[in-house]
Amino acid sequence: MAGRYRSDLKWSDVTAKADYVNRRQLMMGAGAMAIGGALAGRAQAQDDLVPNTWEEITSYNNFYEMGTGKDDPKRNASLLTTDPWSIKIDGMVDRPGTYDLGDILRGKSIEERIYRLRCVEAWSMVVPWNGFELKDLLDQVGVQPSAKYVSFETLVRPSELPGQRRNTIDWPYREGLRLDEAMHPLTLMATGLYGEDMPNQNGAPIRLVVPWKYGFKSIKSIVRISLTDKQPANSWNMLLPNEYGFYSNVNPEVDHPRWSQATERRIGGGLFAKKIPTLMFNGYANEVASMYAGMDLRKYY
Ligand SMILES: Nc1nc2c(c(=O)[nH]1)N[C@H]1C(S)=C(S)[C@@H](COP(=O)(O)O)O[C@H]1N2
Ligand SMILES: [Mo]
Repeated sequence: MAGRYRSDLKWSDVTAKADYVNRRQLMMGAGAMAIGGALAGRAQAQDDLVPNTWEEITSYNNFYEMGTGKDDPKRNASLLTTDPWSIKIDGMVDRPGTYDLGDILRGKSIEERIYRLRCVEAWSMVVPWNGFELKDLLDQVGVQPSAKYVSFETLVRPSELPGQRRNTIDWPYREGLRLDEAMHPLTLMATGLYGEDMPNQNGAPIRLVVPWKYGFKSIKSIVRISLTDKQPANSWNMLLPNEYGFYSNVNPEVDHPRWSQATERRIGGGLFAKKIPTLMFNGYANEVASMYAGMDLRKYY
């Protein structure tokens, strides 16, 4: 099953690391021919899943703990220490505890997943993440039959996170998933991108990636995971409940109260790039739509 989502060809196999910065230009421009017809054809067949550059992915971020501007996270990234790191896993699990990052990574196969990332603000990127399926971690700790949801929290450390010295959000940043969403093979615990350790501004050392949901569900720098039988609170819903829901599935047919969600701006497309259509479930409908069968997606936004 997982193989369906696995990339058959890694970017690191075909391009030297020094070229990451220019990769998008290579793929988009005449240089694509030089890489070889097979790879160029693959990119097209996958609906233009051309990764954004390292520079784009690491310098245009949302990470309110590091500030609310798009360039604040990169500027403040080095203030955060991510070693040692542990995650407290509690609630309805057989083996609760505080797990060191090393204990979490041991025995996990880290794979590359090239996913679209669609922010609720109507911009998007394509990111080559490295990570393992959240399911593998949940299986490790043993989910009890009573559990129906998973909640996540980011660290609180205002001494290293200047954004946390203001009450923009009721810290910690919180997110949650239904258990079937958490167990879905697309749901990733990401530890890096482009084969490198996760940059701090992207949520080091470990973050969630749920590619069919708006980006705010993909919570960064996780220090706590709890299994519960009640729908957990999530930060943007707590802040503006009429604008941001719990499900937050990417849906071009359900507009945000203040803007359309029908199209998006792909970062790196240049000043005059046309907006591109937003895809139902961000292009992952075949894989995930059945989880929402019979649900009113306007009500459960
Ligand atoms: N802890 C935390 N996680 C977070 C956020 C945040 O502010 N704090 N922002 C979210 C939003 S709105 C988006 S779009 C993505 C952006 O991820 P990226 O910066 O790696 O592209 O992270 C999400 N995870
Ligand atoms: Mo976002």
